[in-house]
Amino acid sequence: MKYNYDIEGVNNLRDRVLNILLKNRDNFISGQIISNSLNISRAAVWKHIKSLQEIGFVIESVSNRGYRLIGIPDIIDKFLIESKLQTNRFARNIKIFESVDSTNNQAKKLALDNAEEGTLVTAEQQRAGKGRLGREWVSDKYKGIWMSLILKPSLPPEEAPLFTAVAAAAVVKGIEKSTNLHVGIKWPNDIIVNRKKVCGVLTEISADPDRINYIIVGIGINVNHILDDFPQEIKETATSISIEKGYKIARYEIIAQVMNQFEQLYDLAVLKNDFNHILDICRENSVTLGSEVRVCSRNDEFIGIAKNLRNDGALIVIDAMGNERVVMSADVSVRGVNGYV
Ligand code: BTX
Repeated sequence: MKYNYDIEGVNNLRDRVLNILLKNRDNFISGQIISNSLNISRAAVWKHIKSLQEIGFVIESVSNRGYRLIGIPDIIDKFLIESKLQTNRFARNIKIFESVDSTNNQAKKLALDNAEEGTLVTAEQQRAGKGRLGREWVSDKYKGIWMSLILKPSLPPEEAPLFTAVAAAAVVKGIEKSTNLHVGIKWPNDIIVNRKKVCGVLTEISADPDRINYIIVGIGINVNHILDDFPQEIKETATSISIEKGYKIARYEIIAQVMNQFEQLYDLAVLKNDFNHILDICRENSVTLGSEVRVCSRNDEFIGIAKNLRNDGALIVIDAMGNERVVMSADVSVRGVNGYV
């Protein structure tokens, strides 16, 4: 058998051992081969295997055969994410926290401190996860993906709201790729499955009159919650990927796939100024278009039929008088008239 121990791009020794095990997953690989390929002693190999087992990797060890990786823990680990990344910039710099107030707040601090575009902040738990308009985002420990991406597009501020559409399209495609679950977009920032919210996107922008300084795209995905994990207030309206699929899902893989999709769509938007493909993904996967919606803004409220997304990302709604009304995402929430969606 030909063993695969390509170690390109992997630095830390523990991670290099893990990399070899991952690439030979479900097969035994001898301690000698690992020690030769990394130029370390067999005792050192054993030490790294033990440290991987301590953080939850299930590694079988059989004398005369070697080691075999049979289980990966559901931890948010930089190296596990990297093992599935196909990006050049996005999530290549990752900050992982056990517990933070809000990953958007942490990302903002890093952006002000000149963090490079594509820097990703994730946390196992948010103590003060934020939704839009001061609402709370429930972010239980180890259950979901709570992450924020720093973007610095050289574009005028008018274009900034479109990045919520880029994020929504990337989440739809990323979830589909990693889990085979088809999810829809409730304009502008909710990701829905079976009429329930599985993910929310919070885009925060810092801009001067003529240019964007940075955009923080916060993405919260409910992954391994069971129904009882949700507080009473959202039990009827929230769901998780594992509730929908019926089994647990590795969060690192979803993070990587969302980042892979995000970078592709972002480059299309920023380098080629092509938002059409992104808006088409949003239209095709929309649960809002064609439905009756209630539009509530600070000084207006009306019911109408959502007709289309305009090229700047705004929603076009036909009101009861048959007039076309343009709804901007910034100060409007759209609620279904019958039921949540
Ligand atoms: P939103 O204002 O559209 O949705 C917030 C509403 O959604 C809440 O008022 C509540 O009714 C409901 N809700 C709260 N938590 C959950 C949940 N876990 N699942 C389903 N429904 C819920 C949506 O705002 C934008 C959310 C962005 C969250 C990310 S997480 C990473 C980043 N950091 C941060 O603080 N926020 C973003």
